[in-house]
Amino acid sequence: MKRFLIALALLLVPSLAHAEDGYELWLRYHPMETRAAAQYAPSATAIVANGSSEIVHAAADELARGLSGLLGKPVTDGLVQDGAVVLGTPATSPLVKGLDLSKLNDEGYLIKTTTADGHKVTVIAGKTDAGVLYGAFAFLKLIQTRQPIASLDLSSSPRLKVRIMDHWDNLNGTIERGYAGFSIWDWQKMPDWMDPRYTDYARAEASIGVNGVNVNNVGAQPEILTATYIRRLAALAAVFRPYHIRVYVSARFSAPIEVGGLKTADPTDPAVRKWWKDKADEIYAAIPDFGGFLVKANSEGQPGPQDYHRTQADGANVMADALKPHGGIVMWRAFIYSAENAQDRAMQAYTELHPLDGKFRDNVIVQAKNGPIDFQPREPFHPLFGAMPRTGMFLEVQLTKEYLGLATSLAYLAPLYEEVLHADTYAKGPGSTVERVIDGSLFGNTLTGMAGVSNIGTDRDWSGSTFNQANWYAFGRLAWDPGASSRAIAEDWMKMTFTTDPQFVGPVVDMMMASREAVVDYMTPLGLAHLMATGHHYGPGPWVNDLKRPEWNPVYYHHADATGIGFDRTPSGSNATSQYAPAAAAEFNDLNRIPEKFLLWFHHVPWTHKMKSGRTLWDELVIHWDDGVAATARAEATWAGMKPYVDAERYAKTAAYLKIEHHEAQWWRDAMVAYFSTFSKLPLPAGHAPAPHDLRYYEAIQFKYVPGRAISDP
Ligand code: BDP
Repeated sequence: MKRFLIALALLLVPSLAHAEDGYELWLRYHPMETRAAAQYAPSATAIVANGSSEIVHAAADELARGLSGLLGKPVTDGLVQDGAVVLGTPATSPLVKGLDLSKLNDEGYLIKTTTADGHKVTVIAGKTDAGVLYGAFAFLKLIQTRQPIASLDLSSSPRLKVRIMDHWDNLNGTIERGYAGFSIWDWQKMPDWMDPRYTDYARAEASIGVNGVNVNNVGAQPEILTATYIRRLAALAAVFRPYHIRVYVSARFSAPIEVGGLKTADPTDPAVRKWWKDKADEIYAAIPDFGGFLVKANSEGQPGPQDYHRTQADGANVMADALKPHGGIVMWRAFIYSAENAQDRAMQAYTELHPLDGKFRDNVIVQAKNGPIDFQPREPFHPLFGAMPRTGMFLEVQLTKEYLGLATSLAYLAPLYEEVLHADTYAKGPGSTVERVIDGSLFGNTLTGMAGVSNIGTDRDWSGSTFNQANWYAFGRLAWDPGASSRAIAEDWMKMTFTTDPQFVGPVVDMMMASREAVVDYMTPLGLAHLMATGHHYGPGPWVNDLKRPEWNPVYYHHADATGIGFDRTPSGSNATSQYAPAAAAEFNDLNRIPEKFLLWFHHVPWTHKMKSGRTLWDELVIHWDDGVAATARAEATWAGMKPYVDAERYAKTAAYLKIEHHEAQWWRDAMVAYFSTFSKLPLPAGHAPAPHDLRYYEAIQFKYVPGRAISDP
């Protein structure tokens, strides 16, 4: 009955059609063209759901919603008949029991055309209900992307165990580095009012295979661990459970003091150990499938084991021991650096954690960002990948664009994620990619995963723009299959989100694929990094040199002077390259072999350094800055040609955002040219205009109020 009502409601919806505000994300089940619908309809006549679990119900509801919407006629529960879609596991369906599921892992699915009682049916099968749920979304995706479904035999299993969305949401509703409104968690009204949006959120996460949600900021407020919030977390967990999603929280290391009333948070103190154990017991009594803790320790003002002269492993293990009996895990962040440490910031996490390999409990993983500094438009891979063979490691990527233009730039980030996943650590010889570190195949780790720092907020379109949704989508797909291609993912997303028309998909996917490189070009080409304005990181600030600690200043990162530019991280400089495997280090150290995209990350070179193109470094820099601007202009032009294929709302918003990005790219380029010219003292290459204003003009552009303030901001 419920399914029938969903289907009916869906069919009535188009008549009430509201503006395309992006709320539906890629789960946009609008009626397809009549001819296509006629082709698909015979293979989707009814839903036969075996099993009574809430996960199977969620899967069947989604199919009813999706198929009814796409086909433009109610598709609801029915008996086995021609064209039925049968859901089940070996335990719930004799039909599934007869299938070969040996290739699947526990969350994988098989979608197969077969016969049942003489009828041609499609079976969506999993070893567990979770597989069935993922299979249901995969089946809908086939139709949304207009793949044939009449004769199917396909299977897929996630390669990583924990695929988790990390929200940097504060308990007061603000979001650190959030550019899409406020937190969607309305703690104040929970648990009595559970916003239906939580369910839509869970549907979206499940559709891309995300199976964990860490609800609060890594700069954690300790109150999340109090009974008041545990009650609310339990209610949220109940909404997520039918979607096979576990709840996790960021735990503040000093919580035993702040909310526990203890005098210390020293991990070796028996009272502290007991406190964490009791806390874990309390949480699991309310949330039996609670996932575990994410911890940011000894970084940017956060407390941690160093405060008690203990190691990061001592700190992680006390929490791990508390969670272990319940099956929970600790995700210990590698983002550790200190304002008091004079070592190259890019080296500090490795220095701190590498000696601890093998000292962490087996339910602890170390979670490292893609690069050693901080979510820059481009960084080389983090040296800890490949260097911790006896420790499980998660890769953390940022979906929200803190350093890449906040909400408005188009930057499609999957190529960035793909670049790091495919980077070769050489830890066990060639082919030791980051992908193989995190999927466990390189060192045999079994606790595998990937985390994405959310770009989700209360904006109607969830992520601040339609194209930002693609970063959310791509994260899930890459966490499921870290070997997936960013272009193929963009194509799927595009077809589900906009239209399958090749006249649209072709040019717009090309535009997406070029968009992150455009940001690299107009902001920080050739290995430059961290030249953004202070605190909020919005706009250029390469000149900033007056902040208290050296590594807070962009000048620390570019080292420009009369002789040249770049951070010498070779043995003649900070020797950060020594933290990489010898083969990788040799490549980075060698001016002739280093990929130019990383040149200034590792080397300080003269302005006249000869590049592969034959040009000087200075000319090459200017050309990159201008190329970046040109790419944003091209994107604007591409989009202008797409008007016939897009609804007016999403067309207009995207067009406006592209214009903003073009403008900001020009601002970046001009500011960089104006500033770095003062060191290079070289003319611009022919055909490249000087900055229209002098340096003081750009330095004077100051934004005091930018969304997404960090709790550690001054
Ligand atoms: C930096 C952000 C800061 C975060 C920090 C982190 O600027 O807001 O708290 O990363 O990852 O990128 O902990």
